[in-house]
Parts: sequence; C-alpha cells; structure tokens
Amino acid sequence: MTQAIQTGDRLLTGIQAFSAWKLSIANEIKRYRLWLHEQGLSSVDLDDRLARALRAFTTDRILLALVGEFSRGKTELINAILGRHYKMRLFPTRIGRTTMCPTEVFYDPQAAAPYIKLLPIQTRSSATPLSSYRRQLEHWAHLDLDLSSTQSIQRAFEEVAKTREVTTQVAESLGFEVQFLESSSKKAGYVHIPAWRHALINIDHPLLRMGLSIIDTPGLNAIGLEPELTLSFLPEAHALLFVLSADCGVTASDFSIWNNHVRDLATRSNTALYAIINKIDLLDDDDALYPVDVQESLARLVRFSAHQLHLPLENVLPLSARQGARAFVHNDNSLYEASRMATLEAALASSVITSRQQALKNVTLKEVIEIVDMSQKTLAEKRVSLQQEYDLFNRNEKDVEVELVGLTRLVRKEQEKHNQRLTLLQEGKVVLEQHLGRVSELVGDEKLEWHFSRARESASSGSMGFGSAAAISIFFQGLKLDLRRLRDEMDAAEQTANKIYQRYTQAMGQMEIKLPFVDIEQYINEFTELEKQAAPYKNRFGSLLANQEKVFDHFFDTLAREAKVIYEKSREDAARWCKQVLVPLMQQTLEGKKRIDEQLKRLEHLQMIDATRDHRLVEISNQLEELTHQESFLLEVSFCLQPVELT
Ligand SMILES: Nc1nc2c(ncn2[C@@H]2O[C@H](COP(=O)(O)OP(=O)(O)O)[C@@H](O)[C@H]2O)c(=O)[nH]1
Ligand SMILES: [Mg+2]
Repeated sequence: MTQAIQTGDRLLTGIQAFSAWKLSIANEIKRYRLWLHEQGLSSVDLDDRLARALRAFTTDRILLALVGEFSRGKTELINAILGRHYKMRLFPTRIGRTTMCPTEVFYDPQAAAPYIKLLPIQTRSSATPLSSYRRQLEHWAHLDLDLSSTQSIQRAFEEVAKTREVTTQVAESLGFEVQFLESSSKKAGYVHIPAWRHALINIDHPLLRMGLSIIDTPGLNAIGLEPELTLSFLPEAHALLFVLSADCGVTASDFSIWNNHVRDLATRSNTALYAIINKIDLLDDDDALYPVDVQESLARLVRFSAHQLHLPLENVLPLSARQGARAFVHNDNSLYEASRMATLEAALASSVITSRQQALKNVTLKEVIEIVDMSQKTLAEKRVSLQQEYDLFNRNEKDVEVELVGLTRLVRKEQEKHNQRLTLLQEGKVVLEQHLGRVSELVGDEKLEWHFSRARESASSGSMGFGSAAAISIFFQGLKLDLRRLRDEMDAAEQTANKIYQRYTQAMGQMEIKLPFVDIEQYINEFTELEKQAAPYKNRFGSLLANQEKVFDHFFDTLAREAKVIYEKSREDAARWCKQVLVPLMQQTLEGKKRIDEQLKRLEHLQMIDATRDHRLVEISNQLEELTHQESFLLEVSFCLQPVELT
C-alpha cells in the first residue's frame, strides 16, 4: 500500500500568509483613514497617498511564467503545481508542440463556471494592444470548460492548439516571420499559423484564488513571434521558470531562448528566476548491464546547467513534473518525494513572497508608517499641553488667573507661528507647481508622439533612412535623453523642496522630517532593460526586406506601447512627487494647527467659566481621557503596521 502525501502545500500556505498579511495592513490603512476623516485631519493630498497605498495592498497579484523550448514539460509542470487540489492531471500534454499561444491560467471571481477564452489571431493586425483586449471580453471566443469530464477538457485544448492555413502574405501582415512557420503540406504558398493569439483559462483553485496567475508559453519560435510576450508579459512576472529537460540538458535552442529572452530578466530585482531540470524520472532507467549513479549524474547536470546559465546552484531545481502530477492523482507520498516538487513549492513560496513583501514593505508600508508616526507625535504634543494646563490649575495658587492669561498669550503666539508656516508652505507649493509645469513639457504626450513618428519614418525610409535597427537605437536614445532632462529638472525641484524643508525645520526648531525621494534613474534603467529585451528582434530587422515592413510595424507598435508605459510612469512619478513632497510638512502643520486652535478654545472656555478649580480639573481630565483613547487607537494601528516575517 502506498502512503498518502504528507507535506502540506508550502506554496499555498505561503501565499495565504502573504494575502492575510496584505489584508491586515489594508484594514489598518482603512481604519486610520477613517480616523483622520473623523478627526477633521484629512487633506486631499494626504488622502491620495493613503489611497494609493491601499491599492498597492489590495490589488497586488503574483505572476508566475513558464518559458522554454516546446516539449520540455511546461504544461505538465502546471499540472503538478495545481494537481494537489484537483487530484487529476488537468491539462493534456503530448509530445510535440501543443501549446500554440500564450495561455494564462487564473481565477475570475466574476465567472460562474470555468471557461476558456480565446482571442482570434486576426486581432494582431489591429492597433489595440492585448492589455486592452483583456478588458473587452466580447472579442474573445468562449468555451465552457467542464472539469469533471476529461473529454470536455481534451476537446477544449484541441481548440486552443488549432492552427490555420493562410498565405504567406496574410501571415506577414499579421506580424509573423514566415521563416519560422511550418509550410502547408497541401497548398503551395500557404503556411500554418496559430488560430489564436492568446488564451485565458479561468478555473477555481485555491492558489489562483489567492491571486496567483500562471502563464504558459509556446516554444521558441512562437516566443519570437509575439513580441508582446517578451516585452510585456515576461518582464512583469514575479517568478520565471525556465524549463529544461534532464534527457537533453541545455541544448542549443534552449540556450538561444535563454540568451534572447530570459537572461536579462534575471537582473531585475523583482523577478525570481529558476531553471527547472524536468523529467529526472528518465534518469532512473535501470540499466542492469551498465549501471549509472543517477544522483551523481544529476548533480553533474545541475552544476553544468548552473554554470552555463550563470545561475546560483540553488536556483537550478531538478524535478519530475510527471511524477509530481501523478503523485497527486494517486496520493502517493513516495512518488511525490521522488518528484522533488516540494523543493520547487518551497522555493517559490519563499522567494516570490519574500520579494513581493519586501517591495511592499520598503516603499509603501514605510510611507504609511511615517504618516501614522506624525499623527502620534501630534497627539503627544497635545498631551504635553493638556498636562501643562492640568498642573497649572492643580497648583491652586492665587495668581492662577494671571497665569491662565499668560498661557493663552503664549499659545496665541504659537498659533501665529503656525499660520506663518502655513503661508511658507503655500508659497512653496506655488514654486513646486512651476517645476510641475516643466515636467509635463519635458516628458509630455506630444514629445512621445514625436519620438514615435520619427522612429517610424526613419525605419521605413529604406535605403535613404537609417534602417530599422538604427531607428530603434535612436528611438531609445531620444527617450533616455528626455528622461535625463527630467532627472535634472527633478534635481532642481529637490533642491527647491530641500530649502523649504530647511526653512520649515528652522522655524519649527525641532524634529527632522525626511524629504520624500524621487527616482527617475530607475526609468532610464527600465528603458535600457526594454532595449535589451528588444535586441533579438532589432538585430533580425537589421536589413529590413520590403515584405517585412508589416512585421516590423507590429513589433514596433508593441515596443512603442511598452516604452509609453515607462515614459508615462516617469511623468506620473515626477508629477506626484511635485504635488506631494510637502505633504509631510503640511500634515504636521495642519495637525499642529488644529491642536493649537483647540487648545486656545479650551483656554478661552476655561477663562470664561468662572468655575471652581475642581470643575476645571475634571474638564481637563476628561480631555486627557479622550486623548488616551486616541493614543491607544493609533498605537494599535502602528503596532499592526509593523513589519512581520512571513517565511
Ligand atoms: N518522463 C517525463 N515526461 C514528461 C515529464 N514532464 C512532461 N513530460 C512529457 O513531455 C511531453 C511534453 O510535455 P508538455 O508539458 O506538453 O511540454 P511543453 O511543450 O513544454 O508544455 C509530454 O509527453 C509529457 O508527458 C516528466 O517529468 N517526465
Ligand atoms: Mg505546453
């Protein structure tokens, strides 16, 4: 009898812990936001910052992409990853090419039943990017997916894998490179192209429910065919599994996919990259005549692959997707252990979640904590002044009335100072708005359009022009030059803000508040990365033939869209910085002003009521008590926001 699988799903528990953490942070942000509103302490800019932070904690999804030559076992690996829940091998796999188009497996909370949606290949000739089609589901063919019937699944996947025969001209007009296509055996001048451009598979699975999406990709040629995949999808992935097969190691075609499309993604800090050596079960073949040491040869293969791909040893994971998938079907623990799927599950759980959490912690959470800290400090100041008043009345001296008048005068002075600070900040805002205006000039929409049309012109002007490869280089140079100018502008803006901060802290005569940071350099780097990702295409277009113009256009459109995203992100970032750089000071001033206004009212009230000492003390005590509530509320929020280690 076989033993049931004993290890729990590390990946699922990891993602669950991560989701629970995000949810708890989101709740604290909501509570704090509400509190600010109730206290009348909210401002548009501050609320904007909190709303953005909240979005980051509620919409974060985890993208896992599988790439590699066909028949390496990518689809089977998805079966193994999802198999624990279904106890079946979900997706059919076959020798040869089965996955014809990029296929995204995810969970759609709005759908009542599992489905496959397929985007027709003809949509490639339209200018609409895939990302927009994703929002317009009416363009997609719909197939119901009955997970209880393997026949239904089989049929659905046969549809996904369908090809069509078209003339080479049509193939070219859709952006295909004919040299990579299989010719028709029946009709001369015809080639096979995939029937679909993209597939969306919605199934209900605990991992997918938690926000995990898995992208399955076709092999090399197809990767080369859809630039959007390499320029947009893969760079977005949080984890990339580059799938190899133990029976052939790193072949020349594996290596060319690696070099052209994957390698450069490894340098991105938010992508965890693993090489999977799949099909290790094949090494187990008992050869009585010439016995081999399986473990030793596997270790050698891992070392060799790590060396070839320049990956750390621990990022090369040998496993058997087939055994993994079957282990779940039969609930067989020894098969599960032999498959080594646990290593992959654990590696993904820790690397992906740690890096996602780190990214959220380092920027967004830190910002929220600073904002809450500020509110806590204001309450501490309020406590000091209430205590001061309490002591004043508690002394029971005759000249208490005189002292009360003196204190009121002091507070009035402080109020005046606060008003001056407010004026200082408002003036500062005006200066920063000038920088803001220049930001939209430096990296405005017209500028971007100009780069686009210039690149298209110089690429298409044939022997008179630069050629398409040069046009793309010039395109990127132009974009980067704009961003360098933007960076200089932001340096100047930072100096302006710095001066305001200095004057402010001088006027406050107290605590340092850190100037928010703006990083334009990261976008210049993103352009460099994009250019690298585009290089394999660019070189292929080195000498553009007349009939390749369509192919180039399709490629360039995709490239332009990605470039636009980066360009606009830099503009938004710079603009947001200009609008929000004074928010911490503004928050402090407004909260402080409110505290002082309240104190003044209180003092005036205490003077007016010709009350007894006890009466006054009771009133102040009540206020102190109310303050204690507020303080413990903020303390709780701030405690819940403190970073925790999930793995
Ligand atoms: N022996 C063995 N065969 C596997 C394994 N994983 C996948 N295969 C087989 O390899 C072939 C291609 O698998 P598939 O997942 O379709 O590869 P893909 O093209 O990379 O998606 C199929 O016949 C699978 O059954 C494995 O771990 N061991
Ligand atoms: Mg496949």
